Amino acid sequence: MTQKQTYIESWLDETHEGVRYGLEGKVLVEEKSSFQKITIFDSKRYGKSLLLDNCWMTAELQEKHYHECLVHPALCSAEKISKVLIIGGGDGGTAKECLKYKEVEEIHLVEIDNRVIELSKKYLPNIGGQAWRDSRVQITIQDGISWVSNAKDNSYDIILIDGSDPKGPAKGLFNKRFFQNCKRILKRGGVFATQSESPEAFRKIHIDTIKTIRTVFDFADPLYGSVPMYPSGWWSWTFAALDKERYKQPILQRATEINKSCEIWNTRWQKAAFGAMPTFIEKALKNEQ
Ligand code: SPD
Repeated sequence: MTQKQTYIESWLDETHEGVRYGLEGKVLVEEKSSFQKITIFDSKRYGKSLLLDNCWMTAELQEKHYHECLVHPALCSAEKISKVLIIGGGDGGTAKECLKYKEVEEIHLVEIDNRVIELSKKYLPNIGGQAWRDSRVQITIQDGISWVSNAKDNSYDIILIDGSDPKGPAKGLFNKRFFQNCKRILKRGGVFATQSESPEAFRKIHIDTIKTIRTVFDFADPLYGSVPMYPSGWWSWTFAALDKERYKQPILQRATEINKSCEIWNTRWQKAAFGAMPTFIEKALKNEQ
């Protein structure tokens, strides 16, 4: 996987395997933190946006495409949702969606890079919104992998992995040991979810991620949607549970309430999105190609 940043006039591109994914606008901040390069870009089309190591992470007018899909299939279906763990998620968008649920009592947001949080609060305050003010959100600056390996058994109702692509600080968020620890700390009746890359631009990573999660959890399935600013625009999130495919069975009362504030997610959309596995992925998961 190779990524480099290219400036063409006022365009900023994420480049991946011979394709450019670019937006027009201007760079507001570019700095090196202890972990990665962080860029804040003001794009004409999607508003202010965040890049980590030259890869698009989120933007004011795109964040719902990603955060709603990661959060609501999990929180609408878990038996209880009082205790939530978010690994990564330093822009606050995932926590903001979780806070829509009154039953959520505690959110542990574990982000490795304090600068991602500081710059998101300053330049993208609406993405995190209430997350930066609500006392239910406890932020810890720590490596999520060590947090998960040190957490007690059965301690979370929901675990959401909102990291970047599997390189640099996020590499370990895609390995089996990490998923095993997530399973260990997830309560029965709970739901685990992670972003699982693009079936087109990151095909191998996408397939390997689902396969690995399926070796750990008894029930795991990808859901397909679109995040237009990401490579290929075609994206996936993978959900897992211990007792049944509960992530495919939203609790209607919760879903009806939550849907009022959503732009993308609803139960009809979710059913189609879980069903939208392309043939080549289906075959690859059965080792037929
Ligand atoms: N290639 C981009 C993958 C980014 C996934 N995480 C985005 C963070 C949004 N909260």
